[in-house]
Amino acid sequence: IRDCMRGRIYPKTGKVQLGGIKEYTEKLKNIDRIIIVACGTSWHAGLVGEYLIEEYARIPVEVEYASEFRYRNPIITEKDLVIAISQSGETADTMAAIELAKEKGATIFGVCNVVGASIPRVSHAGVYTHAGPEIGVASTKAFTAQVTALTLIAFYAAQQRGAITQSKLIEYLTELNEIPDLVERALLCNDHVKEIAAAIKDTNNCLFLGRGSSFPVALEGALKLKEISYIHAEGYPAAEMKHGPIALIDEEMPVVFIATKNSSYEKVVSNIQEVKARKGKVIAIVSEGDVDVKNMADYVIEIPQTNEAFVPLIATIPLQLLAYHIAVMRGCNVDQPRNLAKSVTV
Ligand code: F1P
Repeated sequence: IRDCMRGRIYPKTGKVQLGGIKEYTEKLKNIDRIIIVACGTSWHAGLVGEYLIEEYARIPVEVEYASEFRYRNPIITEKDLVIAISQSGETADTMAAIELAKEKGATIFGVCNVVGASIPRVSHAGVYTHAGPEIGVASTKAFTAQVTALTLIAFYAAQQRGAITQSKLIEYLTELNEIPDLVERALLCNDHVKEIAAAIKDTNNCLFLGRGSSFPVALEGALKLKEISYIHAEGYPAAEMKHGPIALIDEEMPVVFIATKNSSYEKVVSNIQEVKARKGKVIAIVSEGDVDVKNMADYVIEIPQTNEAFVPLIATIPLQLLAYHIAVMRGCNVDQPRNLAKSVTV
């Protein structure tokens, strides 16, 4: 996160500098819509991007699986900006989605980790995430770096389009600047997460629920568990639970909630009560010092409190650790999960 932000945000003056997209500032000011295309974890980062860009820059955003988008006949115009997100920069579906959008006249920004990879080469402009090489197949630090890059794009667009006041921007950038320290504090939950992992490692299923900016975090928590522990896991918006997944809940079902003290806290608390009433096992990611959820949940993991927009950067960490410890306890190879490739180039 520090490397992604370095030299790009100036909290004291309220300035966001994104050299990679500077030449397209006029374009950014005039676009009608942003379409984000990506696959896997990068798609989840895209969903956080949607939340951030709509919230701060007030530009309508659509988030598309590149693997679907490329085979549709989507409506794209020169007034669209396509943001393609990819850790490797080589994902074939994302490349194909870019080619399609380019043919229709859209401007392409790449958000990529690998300098000089194919996706940055075919993009008009972009932001490198500088997360360093991902050692394992499953994306982890790339996710946090992608979300950071999208946060910077959201604030840059907001500033350029006059959608945010300078004092608000200074406030947000000051908070964003503190995120690397909060992430370090969040990592201290490791031993506690390991104990929780030991308690639930034999489950066959797991549900992850969150609202607002934490909904993509729920999806990402579920994907990490699937990818490296081979446990069937589903992520849902917590409000969707009553429309189906609630039927799955019994004493065998661990349900992981992202229940930090943000705008949807009260609603998430009532979702936790619904799960407890059906004897589900609740694991809740909460803000430090929360007592209400602590009294309800079977396990809580405390993380530092932050602005709702930045929660994904912190709340994802215990979920990555949970998937990691469960995978190790089940004897899985966390770096080389079966059937998965680092970059899917076909
Ligand atoms: C997309 C992705 C990763 C996943 C795995 C397969 O890659 O789905 O999110 O962890 O490595 O590919 P990328 O386009 O972000 O490189």
